[in-house]
Amino acid sequence: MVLMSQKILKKFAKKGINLSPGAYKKIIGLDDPVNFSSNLIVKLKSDKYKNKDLLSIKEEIVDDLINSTNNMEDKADKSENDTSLNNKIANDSKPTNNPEPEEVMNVPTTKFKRNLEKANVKYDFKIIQDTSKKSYTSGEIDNLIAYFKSRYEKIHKILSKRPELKTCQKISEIEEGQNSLNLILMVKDIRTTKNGHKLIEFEDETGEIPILFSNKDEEIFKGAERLVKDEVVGIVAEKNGDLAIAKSIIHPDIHRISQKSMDFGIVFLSDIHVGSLTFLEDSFLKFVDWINCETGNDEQLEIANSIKYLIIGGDIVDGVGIYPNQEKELAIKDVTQQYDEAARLLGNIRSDIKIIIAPGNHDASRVAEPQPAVPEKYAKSLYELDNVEFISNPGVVSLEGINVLIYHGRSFDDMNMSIKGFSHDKNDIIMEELLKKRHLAPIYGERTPLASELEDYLVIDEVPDILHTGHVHINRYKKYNGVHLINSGTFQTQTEFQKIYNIVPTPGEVPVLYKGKYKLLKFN
Ligand code: D5M
Ligand code: FE
Ligand code: ZN
Repeated sequence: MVLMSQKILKKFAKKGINLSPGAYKKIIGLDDPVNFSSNLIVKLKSDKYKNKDLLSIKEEIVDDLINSTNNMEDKADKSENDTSLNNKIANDSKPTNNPEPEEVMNVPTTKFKRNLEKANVKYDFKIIQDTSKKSYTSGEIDNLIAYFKSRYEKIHKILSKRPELKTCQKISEIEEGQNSLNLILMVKDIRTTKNGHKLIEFEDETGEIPILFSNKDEEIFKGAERLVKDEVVGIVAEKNGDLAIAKSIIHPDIHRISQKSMDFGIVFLSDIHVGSLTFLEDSFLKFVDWINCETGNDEQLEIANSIKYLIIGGDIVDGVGIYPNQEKELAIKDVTQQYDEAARLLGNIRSDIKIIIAPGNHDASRVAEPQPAVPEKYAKSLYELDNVEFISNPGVVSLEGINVLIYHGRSFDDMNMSIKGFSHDKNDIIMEELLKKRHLAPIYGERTPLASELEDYLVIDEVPDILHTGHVHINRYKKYNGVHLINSGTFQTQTEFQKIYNIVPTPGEVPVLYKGKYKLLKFN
């Protein structure tokens, strides 16, 4: 009982809510006080209550929820939020009363095996960058200007430290008759001339300038083929009359980083797609048995035993309404129930492994990047797990001093379209290119919806120790200047969409960093 009351009080305290003694007594006297508390917290956070109401929750509010839950059970037409609340209470306390047989099938029947107790492990875990709270956009044109200005200035700051660009000018400062140009520019437009050269229109905040990248200069031409719209680069050029001819391209790039020692393991997952008919539950259960140290050879068990963190880089669930006719490919058609199922699966993982979850384009977050963390409103059962942390996409965490930049990878679709020779298959090369460009989604306004924030959070300000991506469902690994580039693959077999695009996934393959070394474990 003491443990139970502590658990309940902590639940409320974590969300900045205080209970009055009357409200507390009422809750603790209920049949299932923990579940009721979760429902109450969701209700308080998403309903009519203001912050000042949360300072001391009165008995009447508790009564309100009990009454409204009872009333709701009788009502046929329910709002989205009330439905999930009602379902949860109906499913947990009165499973036989659920009026929708189809939904009953999808409701998990087993509770978490392991994730019941708090682990007695010390973590040095920090969230370094989370845009969930900071992210703001009104969608106005002023924002778009501020957004591009922020991008330009952030990358300008990195580039201006480069010796080749120490003397850089603004476009408006170029004097007549000046021969050598040294500029930091944003790509505005890329064209191929009738002779096959690249003519690129650049801009800064003072003006615009076209620069020619000749196909007679193999190196510069190859460099131009890798430039994409809206990226910021340094350009050294020669000017003869009106025509500027590029001599070199300077990317902001990253310096080589030193290797930090690592005596623990990290597992990288993404694109689990729980709820899809093509989700490989059997493979996932094998993975869970391994991470729980229940299966594997000596080396595999040693690795499992070392695991302290598990990162999920988006597409935890398949979601609902993500693409036309998706419902035909869904085993669970309600997003809350998909997260319930994800919580059931993840809840079976040892509680001494910290699980970090960022959203992807299939999750119930806003689609524009940066995406705020998966909201509690839909993923309440995941939020109930003690060992789960939520973060935005992109987001940066520090795990025992190892910095991990997590990005789902939606921009890979645009990079593949824009750069010759790039494909989903070669996503390690794309990750390297993004680090060189110091931006996670350089191309604006194509397939990757970007929110025009006042600050561009997709600029890679700090060089991470690990870049973790997903989205393409193809596992890849590369080390670039000391940074581990990891794409974590998937737990979904090839979808109809992927068949059309000839994308061959690598399901059930799980990358691990163990003592600083990359390992790939297969559960298929
Ligand atoms: O993405 C699953 C796979 O499908 C991944 O390999 C990328 C590819 N994909 C998804 N959307 C697009 C678009 N719009 N163009 C090209 N390729 C795409 P998932 O996010 O899991 O649906
Ligand atoms: Fe995916
Ligand atoms: Zn995705």
